[in-house]
Amino acid sequence: MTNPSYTVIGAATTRAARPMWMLEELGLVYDYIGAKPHGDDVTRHYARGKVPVLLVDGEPITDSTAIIQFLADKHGQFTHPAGTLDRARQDALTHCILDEFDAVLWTSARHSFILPEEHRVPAVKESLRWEFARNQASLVKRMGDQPFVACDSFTVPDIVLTHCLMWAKSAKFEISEPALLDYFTRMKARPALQRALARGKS
Ligand SMILES: N[C@@H](CCC(=O)N[C@@H](CS)C(=O)NCC(=O)O)C(=O)O
Repeated sequence: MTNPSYTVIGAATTRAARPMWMLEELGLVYDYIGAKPHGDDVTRHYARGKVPVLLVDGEPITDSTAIIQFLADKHGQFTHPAGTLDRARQDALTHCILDEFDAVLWTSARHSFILPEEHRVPAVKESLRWEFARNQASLVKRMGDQPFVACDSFTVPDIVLTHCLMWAKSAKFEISEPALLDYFTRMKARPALQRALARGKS
């Protein structure tokens, strides 16, 4: 059976890096359109204008985590099978990272440059930095000695977490937990991530 055609829409400097990384891990061929949010290349597939969008044989799927979980399920790698306890635990980690890392960084971004100026509350950023440090401590405790976030192998939430750590670096949110810094160094060295980032610059 042949694979579907895949097109990632969204600049690799955004959450579009997540599906690009997953496609590279899976060794799949894909097209890449480095569009900015709300550009015509995006809104013709998703009126809300957010990126990334993945076209699967021309059909759009939105939201980076849904996209990478779809790819993992479809190609049977980097995920536990649906309906297993291991999958429920993996999904719990994915949602925890979305709540405690992605949402914190996204709130900071919204109050820095996304929301209309009159709706920004810059003071919230100090509170978010405190939350970010607290959430790292709790995640590190939950991970224990595991080399990956959800289990002893690389799965979907590793992409979400590592991407959030890259985002934290560029937003100047400190990665304060040594174990997380060590994890970050190992994840960044993955050749598939390096290929995705290089593709984004091409
Ligand atoms: N939950 C979505 C969030 C997508 C999102 O907000 N993307 C940002 C770029 S990283 C965007 O398009 N922002 C434009 C906007 O919020 O209008 C995902 O994970 O893909």
